[in-house]
Amino acid sequence: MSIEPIRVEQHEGWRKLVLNRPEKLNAANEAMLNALLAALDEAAADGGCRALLLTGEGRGFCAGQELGPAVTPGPGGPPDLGRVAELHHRLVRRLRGVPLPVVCAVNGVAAGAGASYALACDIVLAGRGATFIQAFVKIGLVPDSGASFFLPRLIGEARARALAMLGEPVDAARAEAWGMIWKVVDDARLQEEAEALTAHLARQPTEALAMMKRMFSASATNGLDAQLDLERDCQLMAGHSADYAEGVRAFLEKRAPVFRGGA
Ligand code: T3D
Repeated sequence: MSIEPIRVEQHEGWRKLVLNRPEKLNAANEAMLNALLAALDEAAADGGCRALLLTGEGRGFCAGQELGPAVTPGPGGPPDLGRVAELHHRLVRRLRGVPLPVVCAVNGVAAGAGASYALACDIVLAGRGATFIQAFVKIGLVPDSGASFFLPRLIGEARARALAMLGEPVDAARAEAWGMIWKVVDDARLQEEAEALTAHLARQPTEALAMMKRMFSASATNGLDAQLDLERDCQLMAGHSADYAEGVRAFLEKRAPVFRGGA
């Protein structure tokens, strides 16, 4: 009997995607990556799904690329790592591009590409026992899946370079102190807190959150003028949304807004 490489849990307004290869600390192979990509597409196509939570089964979050036949040099020469990297990169692009907020609950070690998946999400919680490892150097590879993009922007270049070159683990408390993640949470409460946060996001103005994702991605390369133009354009669109009308109405009526997320 084969076990699905990911598990999708359906909740009211949101979905939980669980990496499900615990015996290998959820190391990613082609089947897992394709399943995740499909799950993200399905969530994006479902107007009733307004937020996502990504986490791992067992004691690890994700140990990066599965070190197995697909990436092992053989007598015929080196494997095509460019092709392997492209698949990881499709996932990173999709996590960034999916028009829904993505919470990540890092429930244990996040190594190599696994750390990058977490950093590609919008809000990252980590259990106190979780660690982030730029494991690439330990096997003679370079950071990929966005690690060399996310890390210097989140924690500064000095720390990013040292982590990449040394491969030293960063525990969750330090990751929070450095601004690599949003928050460290007690391990026993991680899933509960992450689920509550995701459910909260699922009740927010979904179209505005999707535009925020676009804006923050664009800010990595935009100058101030271009970013101000983008903010204006997005504000114009947000201003036409039913959620904006509801937000202002609720304020004036002194009650909590009920956002419907354009559904
Ligand atoms: O082209 C490309 O883009 C190439 C891809 C690059 C992206 C990458 O992610 S490169 C980095 C790949 N990942 C690694 O190098 C990490 C390898 N794993 C480790 O260093 C350690 O497992 C950890 C530090 C993550 C955790 O250590 P520990 O002591 O807590 O656990 P463990 O005993 O090492 O692992 C538990 C099991 O998971 C073990 O299996 P076993 O012996 O019980 O049957 C181990 O072999 C397996 N496992 C862990 N990581 C991987 C893995 N199996 C396959 N691939 C893995 N990446």
